[in-house]
Amino acid sequence: MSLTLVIGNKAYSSWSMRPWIALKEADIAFEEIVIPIYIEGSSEKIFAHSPAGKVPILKDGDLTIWDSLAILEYLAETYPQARLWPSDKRARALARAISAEMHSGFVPLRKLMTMNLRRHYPGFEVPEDVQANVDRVQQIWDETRAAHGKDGPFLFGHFTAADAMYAPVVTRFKTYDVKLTPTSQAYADAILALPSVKDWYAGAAAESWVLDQYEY
Ligand SMILES: N[C@@H](CCC(=O)N[C@@H](CS)C(=O)NCC(=O)O)C(=O)O
Repeated sequence: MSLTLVIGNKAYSSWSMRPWIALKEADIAFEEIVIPIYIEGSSEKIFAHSPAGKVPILKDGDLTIWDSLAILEYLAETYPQARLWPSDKRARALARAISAEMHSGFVPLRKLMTMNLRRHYPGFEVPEDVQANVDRVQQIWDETRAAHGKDGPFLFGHFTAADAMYAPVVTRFKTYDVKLTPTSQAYADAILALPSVKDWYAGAAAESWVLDQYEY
């Protein structure tokens, strides 16, 4: 089986980060193709890989899978030993619910606190609607850690797809200097200490593309 993951800029592409770190944490070999997004010609390059025209895209031989959550599901099914979902049915249902909530929600947070791994904005003023998103994320982290996180530092103890879904949010909270509860901060620190996350940051630092719309 030969896997290729097509991703956007590591500095900015939060959706791309999710399957990339999941593949790395699960120790699954893959080739990577980086397409710098939102510059001339990038859309055509993405469409050459997927009719949906968005990254990330996973290619497994002649199979193409787009959308970060669909890719994580495919990886979880194809590599059960990676334990990308919790083994307990009820925990797995919760992991899927919070992953889906991330995937389809938190619009104010995603719009205002765009991912930018190369920047830090101390004292960033968080508007009310974004703060409501921040509070909900922390509620998810704190409650999930308390109920399911006994066996390790992640939401369900060991690393799962739910952690992959929330990792870009961790980077946003770091970039925008968001104050967290002790439990949420400890969880954020565990995500930032992951080798895959460190590698992704290093990749972002090495990129030269700058997108003005993602810079304050
Ligand atoms: N819901 C999709 C979102 C994918 C998405 O919006 N990707 C953005 C980059 S983070 C993209 O491809 N933008 C480039 C473009 O629209 O040309 C997923 O989970 O994969």
